Amino acid sequence: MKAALSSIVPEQQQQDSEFLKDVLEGLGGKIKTLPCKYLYDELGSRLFEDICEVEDYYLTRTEADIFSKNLKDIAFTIGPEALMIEPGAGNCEKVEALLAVLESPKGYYPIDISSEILFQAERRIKRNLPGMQVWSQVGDFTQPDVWDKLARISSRKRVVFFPGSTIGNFELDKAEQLLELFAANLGVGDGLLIGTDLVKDSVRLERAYHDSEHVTEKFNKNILNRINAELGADFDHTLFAHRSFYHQLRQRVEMHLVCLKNHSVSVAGSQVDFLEGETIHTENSHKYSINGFSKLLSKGGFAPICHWKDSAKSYAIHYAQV
Ligand code: AVI
Repeated sequence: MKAALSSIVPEQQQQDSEFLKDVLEGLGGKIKTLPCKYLYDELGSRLFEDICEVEDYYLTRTEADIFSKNLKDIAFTIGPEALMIEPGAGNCEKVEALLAVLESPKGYYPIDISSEILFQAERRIKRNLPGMQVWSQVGDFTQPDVWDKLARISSRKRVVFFPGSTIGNFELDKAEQLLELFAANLGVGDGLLIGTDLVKDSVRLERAYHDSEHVTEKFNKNILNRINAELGADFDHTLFAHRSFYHQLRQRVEMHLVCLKNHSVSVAGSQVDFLEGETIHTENSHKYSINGFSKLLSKGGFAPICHWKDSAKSYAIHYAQV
Protein backbone atom coordinates (compact mmCIF):
# COMPACT_ATOMS: atom_id res chain seq x y z
CA MET A 1 0.00 0.00 0.00
CA LYS A 2 2.82 2.36 0.96
CA ALA A 3 4.59 1.69 -2.30
CA ALA A 4 1.38 2.34 -4.24
CA LEU A 5 0.80 5.67 -2.47
CA SER A 6 4.36 6.85 -2.95
CA SER A 7 4.09 6.18 -6.64
CA ILE A 8 0.77 8.07 -6.89
CA VAL A 9 1.72 11.23 -4.98
CA PRO A 10 4.77 12.18 -7.05
CA GLU A 11 2.77 11.57 -10.22
CA GLN A 12 0.07 14.06 -9.08
CA GLN A 13 2.75 16.55 -8.05
CA GLN A 14 4.42 16.10 -11.40
CA GLN A 15 1.13 16.81 -13.19
CA ASP A 16 0.53 19.94 -11.07
CA SER A 17 4.00 21.31 -11.73
CA GLU A 18 3.67 20.62 -15.45
CA PHE A 19 0.32 22.45 -15.41
CA LEU A 20 1.90 25.41 -13.57
CA LYS A 21 4.86 25.48 -15.95
CA ASP A 22 2.58 25.42 -19.02
CA VAL A 23 0.32 28.15 -17.58
CA LEU A 24 3.18 30.48 -16.63
CA GLU A 25 4.87 29.88 -19.96
CA GLY A 26 1.63 30.45 -21.89
CA LEU A 27 0.68 33.62 -20.01
CA GLY A 28 4.25 34.94 -19.92
CA GLY A 29 4.60 35.34 -23.69
CA LYS A 30 3.83 38.43 -25.76
CA ILE A 31 0.78 36.64 -27.11
CA LYS A 32 -0.97 34.83 -24.26
CA THR A 33 -1.99 31.21 -24.81
CA LEU A 34 -3.12 28.21 -22.76
CA PRO A 35 -2.84 24.61 -24.03
CA CYS A 36 -6.34 23.37 -24.91
CA LYS A 37 -5.81 20.05 -23.09
CA TYR A 38 -6.35 21.99 -19.83
CA LEU A 39 -9.95 22.77 -20.84
CA TYR A 40 -10.79 19.19 -19.82
CA ASP A 41 -10.91 18.89 -16.04
CA GLU A 42 -13.95 17.08 -14.62
CA LEU A 43 -16.29 20.05 -15.14
CA GLY A 44 -14.74 20.90 -18.51
CA SER A 45 -15.29 17.33 -19.73
CA ARG A 46 -18.92 17.50 -18.61
CA LEU A 47 -19.34 20.86 -20.35
CA PHE A 48 -17.87 19.39 -23.52
CA GLU A 49 -20.46 16.59 -23.35
CA ASP A 50 -23.12 19.32 -23.07
CA ILE A 51 -21.65 21.12 -26.10
CA CYS A 52 -22.10 17.92 -28.12
CA GLU A 53 -25.83 18.10 -27.36
CA VAL A 54 -26.45 21.74 -28.34
CA GLU A 55 -28.21 22.46 -31.63
CA ASP A 56 -25.50 24.83 -32.97
CA TYR A 57 -22.67 22.31 -32.46
CA TYR A 58 -23.42 20.06 -35.45
CA LEU A 59 -20.18 17.99 -35.38
CA THR A 60 -21.11 15.16 -33.00
CA ARG A 61 -24.60 14.72 -34.39
CA THR A 62 -23.41 14.77 -38.01
CA GLU A 63 -20.63 12.27 -37.38
CA ALA A 64 -23.06 9.92 -35.62
CA ASP A 65 -25.43 10.20 -38.60
CA ILE A 66 -22.68 9.37 -41.10
CA PHE A 67 -21.73 6.36 -39.00
CA SER A 68 -25.25 5.03 -38.67
CA LYS A 69 -26.03 5.49 -42.39
CA ASN A 70 -22.78 3.85 -43.55
CA LEU A 71 -22.05 1.35 -40.80
CA LYS A 72 -22.21 -1.77 -42.99
CA ASP A 73 -20.09 -0.19 -45.71
CA ILE A 74 -17.51 0.94 -43.12
CA ALA A 75 -17.42 -2.54 -41.58
CA PHE A 76 -17.00 -4.09 -45.06
CA THR A 77 -14.14 -1.67 -45.85
CA ILE A 78 -12.36 -2.61 -42.60
CA GLY A 79 -12.83 -6.34 -43.31
CA PRO A 80 -12.81 -9.42 -41.07
CA GLU A 81 -10.84 -10.16 -37.88
CA ALA A 82 -9.83 -6.58 -37.18
CA LEU A 83 -8.48 -5.37 -33.86
CA MET A 84 -9.89 -1.89 -33.22
CA ILE A 85 -7.60 0.53 -31.33
CA GLU A 86 -9.08 3.75 -29.97
CA PRO A 87 -6.72 6.46 -28.61
CA GLY A 88 -8.55 8.80 -26.20
CA ALA A 89 -11.51 6.43 -26.11
CA GLY A 90 -13.33 8.05 -23.14
CA ASN A 91 -16.62 6.22 -22.58
CA CYS A 92 -16.09 4.16 -25.77
CA GLU A 93 -19.63 4.95 -26.92
CA LYS A 94 -18.89 5.69 -30.56
CA VAL A 95 -17.15 2.39 -31.30
CA GLU A 96 -19.80 0.07 -29.91
CA ALA A 97 -22.14 0.02 -32.92
CA LEU A 98 -19.16 -0.58 -35.20
CA LEU A 99 -17.80 -3.44 -33.08
CA ALA A 100 -21.27 -4.99 -33.23
CA VAL A 101 -21.29 -5.16 -37.05
CA LEU A 102 -17.64 -6.01 -37.79
CA GLU A 103 -17.06 -9.49 -39.22
CA SER A 104 -15.39 -11.71 -36.57
CA PRO A 105 -13.71 -8.80 -34.74
CA LYS A 106 -10.48 -9.69 -32.97
CA GLY A 107 -11.22 -7.26 -30.15
CA TYR A 108 -10.94 -3.73 -28.90
CA TYR A 109 -7.92 -1.85 -27.47
CA PRO A 110 -9.09 1.47 -25.94
CA ILE A 111 -6.57 3.95 -24.51
CA ASP A 112 -7.60 6.70 -22.10
CA ILE A 113 -6.16 8.75 -19.27
CA SER A 114 -9.18 8.16 -17.02
CA SER A 115 -9.18 4.63 -15.59
CA GLU A 116 -12.62 5.01 -14.02
CA ILE A 117 -14.40 5.92 -17.27
CA LEU A 118 -12.40 3.32 -19.21
CA PHE A 119 -13.11 0.34 -16.96
CA GLN A 120 -16.78 1.29 -16.69
CA ALA A 121 -16.92 1.35 -20.51
CA GLU A 122 -15.10 -2.01 -20.70
CA ARG A 123 -17.74 -3.60 -18.45
CA ARG A 124 -20.55 -2.13 -20.61
CA ILE A 125 -19.01 -3.37 -23.86
CA LYS A 126 -18.48 -6.88 -22.47
CA ARG A 127 -22.09 -6.90 -21.26
CA ASN A 128 -23.52 -5.64 -24.57
CA LEU A 129 -21.22 -7.64 -26.83
CA PRO A 130 -20.59 -10.97 -25.09
CA GLY A 131 -17.33 -12.59 -26.18
CA MET A 132 -15.72 -9.30 -27.25
CA GLN A 133 -12.12 -9.15 -26.00
CA VAL A 134 -11.16 -5.76 -24.55
CA TRP A 135 -7.63 -4.70 -23.60
CA SER A 136 -8.06 -1.36 -21.78
CA GLN A 137 -4.92 0.78 -21.51
CA VAL A 138 -4.79 3.60 -18.97
CA GLY A 139 -2.48 6.42 -20.04
CA ASP A 140 -1.68 9.21 -22.45
CA PHE A 141 -1.98 7.95 -26.03
CA THR A 142 0.87 10.21 -27.19
CA GLN A 143 3.22 8.12 -25.00
CA PRO A 144 4.72 4.91 -26.44
CA ASP A 145 4.14 2.69 -23.35
CA VAL A 146 0.36 2.43 -23.86
CA TRP A 147 0.89 0.99 -27.35
CA ASP A 148 3.42 -1.65 -26.24
CA LYS A 149 0.96 -4.45 -25.45
CA LEU A 150 -0.34 -4.40 -29.01
CA ALA A 151 2.66 -6.49 -30.03
CA ARG A 152 1.30 -9.40 -27.97
CA ILE A 153 -2.10 -9.47 -29.67
CA SER A 154 -2.30 -11.28 -32.98
CA SER A 155 -4.84 -10.10 -35.52
CA ARG A 156 -5.31 -10.11 -39.28
CA LYS A 157 -5.56 -6.36 -39.27
CA ARG A 158 -5.29 -3.43 -36.86
CA VAL A 159 -7.38 -0.31 -37.26
CA VAL A 160 -6.94 2.92 -35.29
CA PHE A 161 -10.29 4.58 -34.65
CA PHE A 162 -10.02 8.33 -34.03
CA PRO A 163 -13.44 9.98 -34.32
CA GLY A 164 -14.79 13.34 -33.08
CA SER A 165 -12.59 15.67 -35.17
CA THR A 166 -10.07 15.54 -32.32
CA ILE A 167 -7.27 15.73 -34.90
CA GLY A 168 -8.53 19.28 -35.59
CA ASN A 169 -7.34 20.44 -32.16
CA PHE A 170 -3.72 19.61 -33.06
CA GLU A 171 -1.52 22.16 -34.82
CA LEU A 172 -0.71 21.02 -38.35
CA ASP A 173 2.80 19.79 -37.51
CA LYS A 174 1.54 18.05 -34.36
CA ALA A 175 -1.32 16.45 -36.32
CA GLU A 176 1.23 15.05 -38.75
CA GLN A 177 3.33 13.72 -35.85
CA LEU A 178 0.24 12.11 -34.32
CA LEU A 179 -0.54 10.33 -37.60
CA GLU A 180 3.09 9.19 -37.72
CA LEU A 181 2.72 7.78 -34.19
CA PHE A 182 -0.40 5.87 -35.28
CA ALA A 183 1.36 4.59 -38.41
CA ALA A 184 4.39 3.52 -36.36
CA ASN A 185 2.14 1.26 -34.31
CA LEU A 186 0.52 -0.32 -37.35
CA GLY A 187 1.79 -2.59 -40.10
CA VAL A 188 1.43 -2.47 -43.87
CA GLY A 189 -2.26 -2.79 -44.83
CA ASP A 190 -3.50 -1.76 -41.37
CA GLY A 191 -6.06 1.03 -41.22
CA LEU A 192 -7.10 4.35 -39.76
CA LEU A 193 -10.74 5.43 -39.43
CA ILE A 194 -10.79 9.12 -38.55
CA GLY A 195 -13.36 11.93 -38.38
CA THR A 196 -12.73 15.52 -39.50
CA ASP A 197 -14.88 18.61 -39.61
CA LEU A 198 -14.87 20.12 -43.10
CA VAL A 199 -14.19 23.66 -44.31
CA LYS A 200 -17.51 25.47 -44.71
CA ASP A 201 -19.16 28.87 -44.45
CA SER A 202 -17.90 30.85 -41.50
CA VAL A 203 -21.36 31.70 -40.09
CA ARG A 204 -22.15 28.07 -39.40
CA LEU A 205 -18.68 27.45 -38.01
CA GLU A 206 -18.72 30.46 -35.73
CA ARG A 207 -22.18 29.60 -34.42
CA ALA A 208 -20.94 26.12 -33.50
CA TYR A 209 -18.26 27.65 -31.28
CA HIS A 210 -20.38 30.51 -29.90
CA ASP A 211 -23.63 28.67 -29.29
CA SER A 212 -26.82 30.43 -28.32
CA GLU A 213 -27.06 28.39 -25.09
CA HIS A 214 -23.64 29.77 -23.99
CA VAL A 215 -22.28 26.32 -23.14
CA THR A 216 -19.07 26.91 -25.14
CA GLU A 217 -18.60 30.18 -23.28
CA LYS A 218 -18.78 28.33 -19.93
CA PHE A 219 -16.43 25.66 -21.29
CA ASN A 220 -13.88 28.28 -22.36
CA LYS A 221 -14.06 30.29 -19.12
CA ASN A 222 -13.82 27.16 -16.99
CA ILE A 223 -10.08 27.06 -17.73
CA LEU A 224 -9.68 30.20 -15.57
CA ASN A 225 -11.63 28.62 -12.70
CA ARG A 226 -9.47 25.52 -13.01
CA ILE A 227 -6.28 27.60 -12.76
CA ASN A 228 -7.73 29.31 -9.67
CA ALA A 229 -8.66 26.01 -8.02
CA GLU A 230 -5.55 24.02 -8.86
CA LEU A 231 -2.81 26.64 -8.97
CA GLY A 232 -4.06 29.17 -6.41
CA ALA A 233 -4.66 31.98 -8.91
CA ASP A 234 -7.20 34.81 -8.57
CA PHE A 235 -8.72 35.14 -12.05
CA ASP A 236 -12.08 36.94 -12.14
CA HIS A 237 -13.80 35.30 -15.10
CA THR A 238 -16.28 38.21 -15.37
CA LEU A 239 -13.33 40.32 -16.57
CA PHE A 240 -13.00 38.10 -19.67
CA ALA A 241 -15.35 37.49 -22.59
CA HIS A 242 -15.60 34.40 -24.78
CA ARG A 243 -14.62 34.99 -28.41
CA SER A 244 -14.39 32.53 -31.27
CA PHE A 245 -13.95 33.22 -34.95
CA TYR A 246 -13.08 31.43 -38.15
CA HIS A 247 -9.62 32.28 -39.49
CA GLN A 248 -10.08 31.84 -43.26
CA LEU A 249 -6.40 31.67 -44.11
CA ARG A 250 -5.50 29.19 -41.38
CA GLN A 251 -8.74 27.27 -41.87
CA ARG A 252 -9.42 27.03 -38.19
CA VAL A 253 -11.83 28.26 -35.55
CA GLU A 254 -9.84 30.05 -32.86
CA MET A 255 -11.18 30.29 -29.34
CA HIS A 256 -10.01 33.16 -27.12
CA LEU A 257 -10.76 34.85 -23.80
CA VAL A 258 -10.77 38.62 -24.28
CA CYS A 259 -9.74 40.80 -21.36
CA LEU A 260 -12.40 43.47 -20.69
CA LYS A 261 -10.30 45.90 -18.63
CA ASN A 262 -6.70 46.45 -17.55
CA HIS A 263 -5.91 44.38 -14.47
CA SER A 264 -3.39 41.99 -12.91
CA VAL A 265 -3.82 38.38 -11.84
CA SER A 266 -1.69 36.45 -9.38
CA VAL A 267 -0.81 32.89 -10.46
CA ALA A 268 1.04 30.92 -7.76
CA GLY A 269 2.79 34.10 -6.62
CA SER A 270 3.64 35.41 -10.11
CA GLN A 271 1.89 38.55 -11.34
CA VAL A 272 0.41 38.46 -14.84
CA ASP A 273 -0.72 41.79 -16.34
CA PHE A 274 -3.65 42.02 -18.72
CA LEU A 275 -4.54 44.92 -21.00
CA GLU A 276 -8.07 45.66 -22.13
CA GLY A 277 -8.64 43.96 -25.48
CA GLU A 278 -5.77 41.50 -25.24
CA THR A 279 -6.68 37.84 -25.46
CA ILE A 280 -5.72 34.43 -24.12
CA HIS A 281 -5.77 32.00 -27.05
CA THR A 282 -7.25 28.80 -25.63
CA GLU A 283 -7.96 26.52 -28.61
CA ASN A 284 -7.69 25.97 -32.36
CA SER A 285 -10.09 23.72 -34.20
CA HIS A 286 -8.78 23.05 -37.71
CA LYS A 287 -11.17 22.42 -40.56
CA TYR A 288 -10.07 20.40 -43.57
CA SER A 289 -11.06 19.93 -47.18
CA ILE A 290 -11.04 16.32 -48.36
CA ASN A 291 -7.99 17.12 -50.45
CA GLY A 292 -6.19 18.92 -47.65
CA PHE A 293 -6.76 16.06 -45.24
CA SER A 294 -5.67 13.48 -47.82
CA LYS A 295 -2.38 15.36 -48.12
CA LEU A 296 -1.97 15.36 -44.34
CA LEU A 297 -2.70 11.61 -44.24
CA SER A 298 0.01 11.02 -46.85
CA LYS A 299 2.52 13.11 -44.91
CA GLY A 300 1.66 11.09 -41.78
CA GLY A 301 2.35 7.76 -43.51
CA PHE A 302 -1.15 6.76 -44.69
CA ALA A 303 -2.67 6.26 -48.13
CA PRO A 304 -6.22 7.66 -48.26
CA ILE A 305 -8.62 4.92 -49.40
CA CYS A 306 -12.14 6.36 -49.15
CA HIS A 307 -14.39 8.67 -47.14
CA TRP A 308 -18.03 9.12 -46.17
CA LYS A 309 -19.78 12.51 -45.86
CA ASP A 310 -23.19 13.84 -44.84
CA SER A 311 -25.45 15.26 -47.57
CA ALA A 312 -24.56 18.87 -46.60
CA LYS A 313 -20.82 17.99 -46.85
CA SER A 314 -20.24 19.31 -43.34
CA TYR A 315 -18.18 16.47 -41.98
CA ALA A 316 -16.20 13.46 -43.19
CA ILE A 317 -15.08 10.08 -41.92
CA HIS A 318 -11.95 8.92 -43.73
CA TYR A 319 -10.48 5.46 -44.13
CA ALA A 320 -6.77 5.26 -44.84
CA GLN A 321 -4.14 2.51 -44.86
CA VAL A 322 -0.47 2.25 -44.02
C1 AVI B 1 -12.88 18.09 -28.96
N1 AVI B 1 -12.90 18.95 -30.14
C2 AVI B 1 -13.01 18.18 -31.35
C3 AVI B 1 -13.86 20.07 -30.06
C4 AVI B 1 -13.79 20.91 -31.35
O1 AVI B 1 -14.82 21.06 -32.00
O2 AVI B 1 -12.72 21.38 -31.70
C5 AVI B 1 -13.60 20.94 -28.84
C6 AVI B 1 -14.54 22.12 -28.75
N2 AVI B 1 -14.18 23.33 -28.43
C7 AVI B 1 -15.23 24.13 -28.43
N3 AVI B 1 -16.29 23.41 -28.76
C8 AVI B 1 -15.88 22.14 -28.97
